[in-house]
Amino acid sequence: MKKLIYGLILCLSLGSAMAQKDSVMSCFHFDEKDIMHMTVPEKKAKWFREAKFGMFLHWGLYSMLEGSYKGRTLPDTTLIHGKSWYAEWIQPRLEVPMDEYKALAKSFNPIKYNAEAWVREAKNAGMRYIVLTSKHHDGFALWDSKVSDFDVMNTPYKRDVIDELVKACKKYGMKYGFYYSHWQDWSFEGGARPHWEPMVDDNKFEKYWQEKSLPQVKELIVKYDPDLLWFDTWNEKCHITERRRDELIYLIRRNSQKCLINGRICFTNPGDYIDFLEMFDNAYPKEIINKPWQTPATMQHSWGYHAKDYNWKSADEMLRYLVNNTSKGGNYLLNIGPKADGSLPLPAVRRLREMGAWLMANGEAVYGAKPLNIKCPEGVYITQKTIKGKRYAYIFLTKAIEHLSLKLNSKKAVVLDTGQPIPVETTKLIFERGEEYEATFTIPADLFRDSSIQVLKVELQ
Ligand code: JFZ
Repeated sequence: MKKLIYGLILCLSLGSAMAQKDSVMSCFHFDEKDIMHMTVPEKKAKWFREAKFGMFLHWGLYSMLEGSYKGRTLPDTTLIHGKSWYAEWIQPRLEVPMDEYKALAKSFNPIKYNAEAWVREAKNAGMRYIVLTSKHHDGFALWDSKVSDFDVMNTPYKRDVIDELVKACKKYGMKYGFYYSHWQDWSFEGGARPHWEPMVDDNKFEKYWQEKSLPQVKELIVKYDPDLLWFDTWNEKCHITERRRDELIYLIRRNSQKCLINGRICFTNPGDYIDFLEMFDNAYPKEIINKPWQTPATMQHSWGYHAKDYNWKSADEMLRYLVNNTSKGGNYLLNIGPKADGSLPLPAVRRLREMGAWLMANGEAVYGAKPLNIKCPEGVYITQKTIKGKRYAYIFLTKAIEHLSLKLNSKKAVVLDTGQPIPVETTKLIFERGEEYEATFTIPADLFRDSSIQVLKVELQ
């Protein structure tokens, strides 16, 4: 329920857009041409709508601690802020002294890091874009940053991790973007502190904003030309005012024609100039949303690598989230927490490959497919597509069902994976207000011998 209300707030604040334009103009003196470019034009943003499935990567110094520190493991309820699985939050939650945490950089040496291997894994999984944490709340930059010494060049590894990933993405035709913690920065004076601490003085925050946050974002855009930037805020008590939000957006628009911006740039007030909405973590809407959107999601509880987080979701469960989102017009950004040595955890890789195998056979029903606004029973999802002038519906069955009736007009249905014909009968219902069709599919029980999701490809009349 809470999630729903937040979703609503999000949509409402998008609506108040026009009112904000004036204040933005007076702040930055945009001219007409600038305003026209305040969101990425539809044509350049189309890839995101069609992509459906992306890889999120949380990787940084925290990966070295693997969710544990000095005999304690997250979540640890004996510490006042220890109650969280999020391994990337280990520094404040398990009370690691900042100096000690920063010193981890002296031994960060991911000798197994192979950017091309990561990209190939994403590609085989059926993912169409990658989002890597360029700097998380701890403030550590994974690229060669001229703005801050707290970066990968001051580690024994001394290699620009992001540059290598970008090159690999370009080689394999993978879209790429970066998570950048623009608000929280625990290692830089003036950067926002964990939300349970008092807010830092706004003048100090402004200094951080001008001296680190904005310059690093600019660096990321100018150096690596990302397809999207992923910002992160989540509560009201936040230094990201409308002015700062728009200042950051303007900086990005001035330097890139294509870079998409997510709604969490200012969660409670994203305004009119963002390109897509970001749901709550692991939140899957039940209604169609027209603005482009995605759900960031975990395979376990934690985002960063946590060696003792055994809460793995199954590939089937994750595919259900993917098809739910596809049927509601959104994307699924699924996270991996690579190990500190640069390798990907095996349980994650196995799940990626299982999902990739399913998508190899059923991707037609997912990529570029649009929502179809008809009522479906629990566990059934639907999308649509036009191929060579013919309209098709794709029905995702996530559990056994003998007879399925939907408000469709169809004479022909097959199992997408195998081509097996599925009996369908359409009846015409006549009402005062007009006529309606109802198609009833008879689904063989043995279709569910393997538990994965079955897709029916349905020709529409
Ligand atoms: C944030 C980060 O703090 C976290 O480490 C991770 O990067 C995740 C993707 O984003 O966590 C959040 C952000 C927002 C909410 C919850 C966790 N929220 O709005 O409920």
